[in-house]
Amino acid sequence: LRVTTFGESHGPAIGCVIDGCPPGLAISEDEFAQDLERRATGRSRHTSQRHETDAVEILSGVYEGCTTGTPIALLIRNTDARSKDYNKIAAQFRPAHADYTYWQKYGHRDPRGGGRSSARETTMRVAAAVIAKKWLAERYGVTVRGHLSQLGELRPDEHLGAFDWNAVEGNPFFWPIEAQVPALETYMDALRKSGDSVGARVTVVADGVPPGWGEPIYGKLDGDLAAAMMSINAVKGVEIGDGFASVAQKGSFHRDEMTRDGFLSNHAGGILGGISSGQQVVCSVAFKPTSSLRLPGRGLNVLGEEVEVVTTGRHDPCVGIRATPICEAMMALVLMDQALRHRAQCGDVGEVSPRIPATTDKDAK
Ligand code: EPS
Repeated sequence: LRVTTFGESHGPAIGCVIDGCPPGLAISEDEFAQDLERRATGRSRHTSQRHETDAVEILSGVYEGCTTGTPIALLIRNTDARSKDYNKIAAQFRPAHADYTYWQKYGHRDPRGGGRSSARETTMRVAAAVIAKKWLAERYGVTVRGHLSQLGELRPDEHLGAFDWNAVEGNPFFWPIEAQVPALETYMDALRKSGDSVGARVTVVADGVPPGWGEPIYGKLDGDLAAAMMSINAVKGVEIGDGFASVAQKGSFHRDEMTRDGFLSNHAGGILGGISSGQQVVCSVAFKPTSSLRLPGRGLNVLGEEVEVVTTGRHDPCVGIRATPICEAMMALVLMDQALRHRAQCGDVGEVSPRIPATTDKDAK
């Protein structure tokens, strides 16, 4: 499966091409709306107030409601781009923004709303993954879901309530403990007023992944997941399972012991040697604080002179708040790709050698 996106945040449209989807999957334009709405700006006062319609047009690869096996092209027209600050933005570099490295690389400025470095680009990843999520669910019963697992310094506090997947869709943060949501609202209100921004962490979990997906060395499932998550704008870190916490663990703790009823823990995040173990696949992703701040900072202009940079406009004080559907999307796209590759080499699930029955794990958080 190959996916690429095109378009700029303030260009006429954004889009993607999904190549390699098998034929015969039923898909309609309406099916994209729900996940696109979950990712969209303007869902709450805590995100950018840009209001895009995000209506998907299917341009190719689908005939009479089903995928044909040819490249699927999806298009969304931008409807709420505003450009009043272009002159100022084009002349300066925001500290910590990609506009500096884009300029060093390409030698020119495209000030159209951050262009490709804008969070707008992630819209098409989510759209592409609507197809992957549906294919994985129908073909293998695999589901992918995520939640915010840290907002700035705030972590889920189980003294306030139990972790609950059902709570995740009921608040604008994708937070799993409903009783803690008011504290997040207060935190974000203060942050927004201060003109600053903050980072966040998203955890994504795939259930139902059979053992055997992923390649042992080149094309490891964890390697592909890390690359996919890192390709999201503003991502600075990726962990599989216990990730960096493994550094301080003893082997006797980290190893996931096995019984006939399944693994007894999941520190590995469902991947051993680059190949899925049959447990939940668990990945968490670190988003940096966004660089477009109302607080003045020292930057350079295109002449190399030092300038004071202040960014106004419709920016996200925490882009991680909207990132749960984006991380789910990248997990689903990688899993679909690995499923197709596994099928090509080893046949379908259960076709190769007897396997130990799949395991049952406690829900990961
Ligand atoms: C973004 C800035 C804002 C956000 C945008 C990402 O857009 P604008 O420059 O038009 O004010 O609204 O996010 C989206 C439009 C989106 O769909 O995610 C940025 O600087 O990255």
